[in-house]
Amino acid sequence: MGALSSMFWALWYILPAYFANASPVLLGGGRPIDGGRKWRDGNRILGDGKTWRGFLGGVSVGTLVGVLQYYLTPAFYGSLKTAVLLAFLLSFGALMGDLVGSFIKRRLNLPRGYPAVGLDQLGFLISALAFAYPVKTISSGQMLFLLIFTPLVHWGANYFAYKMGWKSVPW
Ligand code: CTP
Ligand code: MG
Ligand code: K
Repeated sequence: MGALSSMFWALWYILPAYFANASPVLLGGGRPIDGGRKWRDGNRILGDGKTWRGFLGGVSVGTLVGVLQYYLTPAFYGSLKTAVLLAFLLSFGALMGDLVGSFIKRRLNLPRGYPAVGLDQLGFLISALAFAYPVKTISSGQMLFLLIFTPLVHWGANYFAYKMGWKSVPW
């Protein structure tokens, strides 16, 4: 595989995780996952930025992206079942990683929405790659590419969401 094609397939592979991570900005709101409860340090367990609607909406959107991807490139997945399972695991993994990130941020006394460089951009990615690993994986070179490229996508997407008025901060 050439370098460009290798990068393309890495992005194609991870696409459900990107959609799952981004869509809660529009779909989220309502009851927070931690139910408003606090940890023993007095801070919220996760905070108001992690809601059930955002989580379930993100997993649904990411999984649907996988269905579309299967019809566009069936050979990449082999079967619809593989594509859907992969997209579900990438999406679920991304949002679980995002929850772990918020849990860590609250333990570090960082308020909701406060940026944590590294954690915000890569936590969801590493978790998505780990959850999806048993079903289908990519090469270590492709993973390295995603580790470098994803922060750029993350910053770009957040800046766009801020400019559109969907987010109050550009990160
Ligand atoms: N969101 C949600 N449910 C989730 C994840 C995100 O409703 N499970 C929504 C929230 O409105 C959140 C926005 O998407 O504010 C952006 O997500 P993110 O940047 O991950 O949350 P933050 O508000 O920055 O909170 P934290 O500091 O906990 O990361
Ligand atoms: Mg944030
Ligand atoms: K986040």
